[in-house]
Amino acid sequence: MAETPGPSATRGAAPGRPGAHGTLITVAPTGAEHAKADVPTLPVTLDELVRTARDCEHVGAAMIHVHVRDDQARPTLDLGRLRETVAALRSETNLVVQLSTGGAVTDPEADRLRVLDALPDSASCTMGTVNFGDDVFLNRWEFIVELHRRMRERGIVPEYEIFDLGQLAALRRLLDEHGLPAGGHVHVDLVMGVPGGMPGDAETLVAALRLLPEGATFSATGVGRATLPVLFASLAAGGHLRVGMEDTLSYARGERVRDNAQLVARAAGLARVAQRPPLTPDEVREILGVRLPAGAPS
Ligand code: KMH
Ligand code: ZN
Repeated sequence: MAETPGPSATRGAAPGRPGAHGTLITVAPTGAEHAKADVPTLPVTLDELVRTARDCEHVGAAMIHVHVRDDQARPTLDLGRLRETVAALRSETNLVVQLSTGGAVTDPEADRLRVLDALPDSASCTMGTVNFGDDVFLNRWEFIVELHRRMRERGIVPEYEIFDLGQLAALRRLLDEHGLPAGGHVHVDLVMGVPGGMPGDAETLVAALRLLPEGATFSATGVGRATLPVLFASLAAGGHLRVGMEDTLSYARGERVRDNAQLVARAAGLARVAQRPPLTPDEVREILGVRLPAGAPS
């Protein structure tokens, strides 16, 4: 009897598609939403962030999605701090360093664009406006185009953050009108389960896959209680994973996350069970087309 095609025949990990043999694990250790006072284990200082990054690399992370905090542990997009953070993560780890251009919901567009002047390997680029709990995460079309344009100019590889299905149509429009990103490869992160965005379940993840641009790879992130359903659905569909305390503070029912490495280690273990073990940072650079941006100190 002929075997039915397995996950490697789905979009996002079709046979021969880059990365299909392994799993990119991104850690998002901090975010902009949780207060240090409420979550004392949240990494907010540069030392805490570097230590977290090393621990997470050790257990299987290949990329880090970074939000930085100021001396009072409040979210900041201070350029000096961002540059210092990129330099420290480059010298202390081999991780692909991705800066958030999403920042906090209160951050102005000009500050979010300036993040790119820190010349990270990669940066997030959210593909549309979404209700974000009781707030609005604003991403106007012209702003998205400007982010995409500046990343192309600087050689920074975007990760397109998708909070709702219509944002995948916006991504197709962006690529049609403004060309492929730096690196020549399209990589998407489905951020699922944000109150106001798409739900974090297997049916929605499968619906998203039909809308992905041809040849694109995808990661998926389940926020809060969507963490595990999205993780399993993404692995089953041949996708990659983002985990971390930005997205969830609960490890299991009634059990708080100990630290980011605990979440990465669990994702890495499940990726091995799925026969798609964690990809190394260098494998991920190859897949996503990441090179050191022009002008970045090595
Ligand atoms: N903090 C959220 C408002 C990103 O990093 O690009 C946006 C966010 C997305 O976290
Ligand atoms: Zn983020």
